[in-house]
Amino acid sequence: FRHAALRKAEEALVSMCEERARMLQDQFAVSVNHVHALAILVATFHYEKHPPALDQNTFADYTARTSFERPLLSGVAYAQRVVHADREGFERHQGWIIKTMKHEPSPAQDEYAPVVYSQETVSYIEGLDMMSGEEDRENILRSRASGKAVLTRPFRLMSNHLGVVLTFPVYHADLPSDAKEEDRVAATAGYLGGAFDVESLVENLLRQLAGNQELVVNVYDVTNISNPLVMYGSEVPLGNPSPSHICMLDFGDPFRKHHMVCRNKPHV
Ligand code: WA2
Repeated sequence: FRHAALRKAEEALVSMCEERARMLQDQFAVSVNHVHALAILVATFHYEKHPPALDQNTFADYTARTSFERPLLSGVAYAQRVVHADREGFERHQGWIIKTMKHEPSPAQDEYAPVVYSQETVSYIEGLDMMSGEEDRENILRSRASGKAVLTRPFRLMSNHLGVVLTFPVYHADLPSDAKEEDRVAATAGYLGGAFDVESLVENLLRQLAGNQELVVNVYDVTNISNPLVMYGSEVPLGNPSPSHICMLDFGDPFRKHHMVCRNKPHV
């Protein structure tokens, strides 16, 4: 009897964990797909129309009205690539100067990625050079070299919540899918991305599910398996080896590996 009860508890843990992993992965995937569509929207209406048929008001309105398509993103924005030689002209045209993510006037750099369009929910990144933040900068460089969606490691976003940033490159020309890295970099127009506010939006998602009270859920970035990084949930105290179940997660960036660890909440 004891064995049967244990096995049943174990099966319940496995099925609840799999349900949560599937749900998180699905909501992640639909959000990524919609950001992909926004990158195409910018390419089509900002770069393929002369003069551009997109401005901040249109971008803010469209992204607000379609935010239901991106359930795990706190906001999206478009950062334009500006090389140093074009900085002065860019700033004069915009009527503001490029600032760092610490809100200081940007020192001279080879190139910049100031935010020119933003969803109102992340309006605080407007005018900031997204290359001035280590995680955002790595994402920008990796996305434009590969032409694919990329994710940062988990870090404290400017909202002060733990999350990850998603970045898609936008190119001036239609590049063949086998384009060389240097041709991709040369053709880069900017970066369309958004912040996955994992801390608050995943909390919301899990709260809606039955059995939430009995379960402790953690999500880790295990790209470097010997140094797992917490992406969601609190650190599990050591010396408390209650049974756990691990589900692999695929968030669409083959460079990153993630998994979910579920445990039963200890009874007190
Ligand atoms: N967006 C919102 N909050 C953030 C953040 C970010 N990056 N980085 C830190 N906190 C416009 O990759 C281009 C968005 C970056 C895209």
